[in-house]
Amino acid sequence: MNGVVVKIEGNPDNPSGLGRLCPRGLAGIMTLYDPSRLNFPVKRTNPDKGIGVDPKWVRISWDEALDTIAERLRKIRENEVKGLLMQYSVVPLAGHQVAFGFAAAFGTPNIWQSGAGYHCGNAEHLFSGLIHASWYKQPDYEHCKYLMLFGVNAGVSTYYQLSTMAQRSAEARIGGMRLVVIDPMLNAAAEKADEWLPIRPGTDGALALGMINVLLNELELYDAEFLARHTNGSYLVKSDGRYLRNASGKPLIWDSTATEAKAFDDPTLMDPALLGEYKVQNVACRPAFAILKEHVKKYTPEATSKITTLGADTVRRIAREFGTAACIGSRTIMEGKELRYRPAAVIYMKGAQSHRHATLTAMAIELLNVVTGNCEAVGGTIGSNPLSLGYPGTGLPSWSPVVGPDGLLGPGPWLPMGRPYPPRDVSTPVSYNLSELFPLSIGLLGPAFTVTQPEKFKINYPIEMQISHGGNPLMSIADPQKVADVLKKIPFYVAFNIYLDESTEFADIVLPDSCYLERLGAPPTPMMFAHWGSPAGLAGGEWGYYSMLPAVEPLYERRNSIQVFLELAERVGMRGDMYAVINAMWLLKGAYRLDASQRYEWPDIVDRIYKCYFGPDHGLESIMKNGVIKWPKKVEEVYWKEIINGRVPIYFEYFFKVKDQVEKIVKELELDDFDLSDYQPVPDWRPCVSHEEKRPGYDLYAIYYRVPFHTFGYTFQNPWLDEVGELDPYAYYITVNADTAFKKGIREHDWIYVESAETGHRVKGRAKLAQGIHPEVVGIANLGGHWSKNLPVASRDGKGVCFNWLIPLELKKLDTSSCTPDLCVKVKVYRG
Ligand SMILES: Nc1nc2c(c(=O)[nH]1)N[C@H]1C(S)=C(S)[C@@H](COP(=O)(O)OP(=O)(O)OC[C@H]3O[C@@H](n4cnc5c(=O)[nH]c(N)nc54)[C@H](O)[C@@H]3O)O[C@H]1N2
Ligand SMILES: Nc1nc2c(c(=O)[nH]1)N[C@H]1C(S)=C(S)[C@@H](COP(=O)(O)OP(=O)(O)OC[C@H]3O[C@@H](n4cnc5c(=O)[nH]c(N)nc54)[C@H](O)[C@@H]3O)O[C@H]1N2
Ligand SMILES: [Mo]
Repeated sequence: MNGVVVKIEGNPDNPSGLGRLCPRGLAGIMTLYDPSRLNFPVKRTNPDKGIGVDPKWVRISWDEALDTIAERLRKIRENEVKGLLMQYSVVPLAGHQVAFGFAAAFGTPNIWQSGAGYHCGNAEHLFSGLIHASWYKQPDYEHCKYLMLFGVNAGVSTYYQLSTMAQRSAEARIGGMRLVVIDPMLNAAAEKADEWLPIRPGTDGALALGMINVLLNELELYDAEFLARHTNGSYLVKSDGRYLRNASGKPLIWDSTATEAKAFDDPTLMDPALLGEYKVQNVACRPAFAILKEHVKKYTPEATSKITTLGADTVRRIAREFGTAACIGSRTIMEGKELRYRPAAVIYMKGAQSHRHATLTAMAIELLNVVTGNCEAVGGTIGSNPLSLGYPGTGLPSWSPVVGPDGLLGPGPWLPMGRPYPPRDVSTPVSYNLSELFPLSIGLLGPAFTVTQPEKFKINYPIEMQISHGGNPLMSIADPQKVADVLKKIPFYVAFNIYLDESTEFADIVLPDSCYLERLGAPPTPMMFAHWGSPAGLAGGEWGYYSMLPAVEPLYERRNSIQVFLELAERVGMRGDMYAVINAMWLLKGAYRLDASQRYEWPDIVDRIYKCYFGPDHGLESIMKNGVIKWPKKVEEVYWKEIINGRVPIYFEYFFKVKDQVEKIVKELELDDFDLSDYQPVPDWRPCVSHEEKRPGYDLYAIYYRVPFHTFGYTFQNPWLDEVGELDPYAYYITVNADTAFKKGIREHDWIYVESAETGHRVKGRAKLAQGIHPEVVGIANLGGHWSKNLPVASRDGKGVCFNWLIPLELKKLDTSSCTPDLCVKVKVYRG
């Protein structure tokens, strides 16, 4: 109204969101007009840096800021381009692509995502990539009848595409979908579930293995047809664990009808064997599936019960329910196409996977999907849009899964970020993010470990400058004291932010970014569109391409960071490189490609992207008017296994090779705290550091969880969301099981300390007693406990707890194959 935002509403015409907004969307207005926002560029005048040390900010002009930054960037570019470290957050999503692009154009491999990636789902994303050719997956809600959630509040309060999925999951529940939630705490999803299974933290892998054992060995309930034709379950494996290959190097399969071994892609292959033992080329071998089946036998429900604290009878029952609900063998017809019908799905994320042996845990849970054949089946577990045939008029944007070496599936659209298959090359580290040591990892955390000790990793050049685009790494990664050492070591630190938060206190210059309501954002790249732009699943529904459009002009001297990056590219003299990266990221074609001999403003670039994908009539002007461009989603774009032939692994044979390569480098670097044990072809459960902590007093596990009305830490500053937090009985408290609390003499709302067995730090908060939490667990919401006085709402007393003081920043706390931190820790809890 008169250029002032008074209300935010969703666009009912957009298939993403369906017009619904979550609390954070509704409260965005309070971020736009927050009087504590940063409105002008500032520079520090106090050279001393540290937690709580006042930088003594003074206001400077944009010209001074950009001159200083550009000059430094020019020097780094002349000298050693890798001296630039780019850090970004997933919060200002529509800008981080350009931050990422700027780093690529500059030529530095050193990018860092703050706590993102590292905490989110590195192992989940790895297996989503390997099994579903996707970034993540969703249940096929419209057809699913049995959904298991392991440590994720999907469709209810968090995870991805909530505003769309909440409606779909609610309708599925009304339609009779059974919801089983595995979580130490009765959180949002468990609250809506038919059954809540309070598991001991870090033991989900054992539960999944127990279920697989029941399915494969007790019930013999598995999808043999799917395993034989769509997985490598039929590939013959020798006693050394490697595939048996023919003279041309192709893995072999035993054909039971022909009674001989044939190459996996031999068109005469009739009847691939999944079981049995064979002698081929005089070598004894077994199908990979037979090895898995045998391997999981040790995970009896009784044995796993001791690990998970869930009863053996429960494990047997849910395995049977899940396996039966999958309707193995059934087919259905949709739009004239006959498709696999498997209305049972398993989704897992942060809670389940973020532990010491994340790779093996994610592998075990994911195999529940594979053995029941529900991958990309009607009613099953569906990847986030791995296939797009494009807008009807242009066939763009389009992408597809690929078939990699040995006939195995590889993801298409997110290859640029780090393919899981075939894995990246391993070498002595060149980059601070250690991508060379984590060839399977998607999100990298290297800088938190390498900036203070590059010599340990044989990195032989220093970081000269960090640019951060949002993110509060000081708080969002692990032990803030250790992260402070990292930030302090960076000679020149420029932050784009909308607040002066705890991390920006270490910056030399802070630039006032526009927030999402003041910005023409980046249209989704094909990769982003696949994963976040359009809701996963929804065969017969619609694709909807949309981007972030400004509701108002930026207030004060705030500027759209995207435009600032383009301006910096000009000043540094790297326009051509920047445009080449934009052309590549958005897959621009023909006349719409940017030409380095011209200068384009950001709105021109957005206009070209739209016109390239949707034709000359659908440029920026049209999108400003209509908000979204829609077209039908084809059945084969969702259930694509019928048209793309890549097999998914159930036996991760190539991990042997990866292990050998990484081991060589680890030895060379003498990294004795780098665990290689997860590089194995079949899953196992192994304990977390916390399971082995036996010192008296440290008798509880601390975990964190999300509430639907906060995003990590940054929304704690939003007054409306803070009000919701105050009304919520748990969000700003430390939840303790009521019986456990009673034994410790802790009463409702007592001030208590939670002291970490691993960092020695302790956090303080008020106790909330509840029955809905495992007796061995204390639960802390999101990322509160801010201390920056520039966040006056968030930094008041009693605004939650900064959980990460409890988690050490150490390699031994990492799953070193997927680069996932172990987020459970043993703690001592006592009254304060
Ligand atoms: N204890 C605990 N730790 C966590 C999590 C948790 O829930 N609890 N979550 C983990 C996960 S999964 C993730 S992904 C990470 C996230 O970790 P971070 O990405 O570090 O997220 P936040 O700590 O919320 O910091 C967001 C930052 O972005 C800034 N910001 C917001 N909007 C804009 C904008 O438009 N432009 C710019 N330039 N900046 C903006 C905010 O001011 C803030 O500094 O944290 C991880 N760590
Ligand atoms: N509202 C909201 N939505 C978000 C975000 C947000 O900050 N706020 N962040 C986005 C991002 S970046 C991410 S990564 C996703 C994360 O999405 P989710 O993975 O759904 O994240 P959480 O809601 O933290 O769910 C983790 C659950 O795991 C449980 N848990 C903890 N430890 C264990 C364990 O060992 N085993 C099991 N089984 N459960 C455990 C916790 O109690 C919690 O309920 O959400 C995205 N969506
Ligand atoms: Mo995340």
